Amino acid sequence: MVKAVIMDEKAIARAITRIANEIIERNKGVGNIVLVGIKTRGVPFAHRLADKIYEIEGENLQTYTLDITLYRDDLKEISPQPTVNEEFTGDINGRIVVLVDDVIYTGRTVRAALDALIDKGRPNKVQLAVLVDRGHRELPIRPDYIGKNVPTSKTEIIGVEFKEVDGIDEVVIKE
Ligand code: 3GP
Ligand code: 5GP
Ligand code: MG
Repeated sequence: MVKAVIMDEKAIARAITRIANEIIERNKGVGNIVLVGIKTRGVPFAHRLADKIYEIEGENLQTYTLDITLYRDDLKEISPQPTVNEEFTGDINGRIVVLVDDVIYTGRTVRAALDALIDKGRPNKVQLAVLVDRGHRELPIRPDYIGKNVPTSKTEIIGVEFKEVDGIDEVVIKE
C-alpha cells in the first residue's frame, strides 16, 4: 500500500541535477570518472546522471552495469551476503568510480559492489551516489551523494520508479 509520494518527477529531476553538479564540483571536472549503475534501477539513474553531466560539461562519461544478487526470500528479507552475478568488464584502473544505486539500506549491496570493483583493478577513488538513503545501515558505508534522506521503519519499503523501467518517475513510501 502506497502511503505517500516522497518525490515526484520534478523532485527527481532536481535531485539528479544537483547530484550531477556535486559530482563535477567535488572531482573538479569529470575527466577521469566512470559511472557504475547497480541493477536494476541504479542503471537508469546512472544514465540520467551521465546525460545531465553531458548537458553541463559536454563530456560523455562511460557508464557500466553491475548485477548484484540479493538472494532474498521476499522483498523485505535480505540475506546477509549479496553477491555479484556476472563478470564486470569495465576498466577501472586509476579511474574515479561513482557507484550508483536507487536505494541504500543495510549497505551490504554496496559492499558486494566494492568487492567486485576491487577485484577488477585499482580505482583511484570510489564514490557512492544514491537517490534515497532509507537508513538502517549495518556496515560503515555512507553515500557521497544523496537525492533524499528518508528515515524509514524496517517494515516500510521505498518504491522507486523510473520512466525507462516503470513508465513513470516517482518515489513512494509503502508498507
Ligand atoms: P531494483 O533492482 O530496481 O533496485 O531487489 C529487487 C527490487 O526490489 C529492487 O529494485 C528494489 O527496488 C526493490 N525493493 C523494494 N524494497 C526492497 C528491500 O527492502 N530490499 C531489496 N533488496 N529490494 C527492495
Ligand atoms: P542494502 O544492500 O543496502 O540493504 O540494500 C540496497 C539494495 O536493495 C539496493 O539495490 C536497493 O535497490 C534495494 N533496496 C533496499 N531497500 C529498498 C527499498 O526500500 N526500496 C527499494 N526500491 N529498494 C530497496
Ligand atoms: Mg537498487
